[in-house]
Amino acid sequence: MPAILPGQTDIYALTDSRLSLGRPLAVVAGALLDAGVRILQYREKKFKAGKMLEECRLLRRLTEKAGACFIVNDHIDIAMLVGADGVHIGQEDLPVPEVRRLVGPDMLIGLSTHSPEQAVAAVNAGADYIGVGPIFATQTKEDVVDPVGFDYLDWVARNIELPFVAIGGIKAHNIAEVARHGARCCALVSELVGARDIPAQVEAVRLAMRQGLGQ
Ligand code: 3NM
Repeated sequence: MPAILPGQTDIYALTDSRLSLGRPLAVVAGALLDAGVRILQYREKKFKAGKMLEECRLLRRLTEKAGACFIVNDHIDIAMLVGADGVHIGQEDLPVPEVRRLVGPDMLIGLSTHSPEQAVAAVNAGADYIGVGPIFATQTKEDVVDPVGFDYLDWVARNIELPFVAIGGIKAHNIAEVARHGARCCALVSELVGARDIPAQVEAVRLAMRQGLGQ
């Protein structure tokens, strides 16, 4: 298991080739990891399985070298084949107990949630951490639900023991507020992989998050 897990205080970066300004995955992931990102999720919606497997093998190597946690979005088979630390699934995917049967006791299972009912169900189903979002409007995810704002985040922070990760429209300029609402771990896509200067952006985001946490 990597030293850091989703839910612990950190930023959580997700890949997205459409937003990466044409840079190869190895360059983007390398920049994120060199800048100190320690939780990385591979998220590609439109690629063929063979390409995803190849890219996840690459990310597994890079994250292993960096001592970072590596999560694969949606594709349980690929997560298992590359020895990822975790798999992240959505409400429409296989039920968590069935995913657990496939991946075994050690692989982390993250589940996206958008309401208190879904959060409680995730806990009861045995998820290891939950995504909480979208906090703000986002164009990154297709068929995304309406922003849940801070109401749902506040509720999770008060009522749910499971580690949670805030996501959706989080940027350097608003992450401090998200942290002040109880999110110790924040996931970002466009703000990080879409930055021209990824190391500078990681630093700006981290600084703002620390301010929000009062550190
Ligand atoms: N999941 P950005 S929102 C992948 O609410 C994802 O579960 C969400 O992208 C959820 O940081 C989202 O560019 C996209 O807004 C987040």
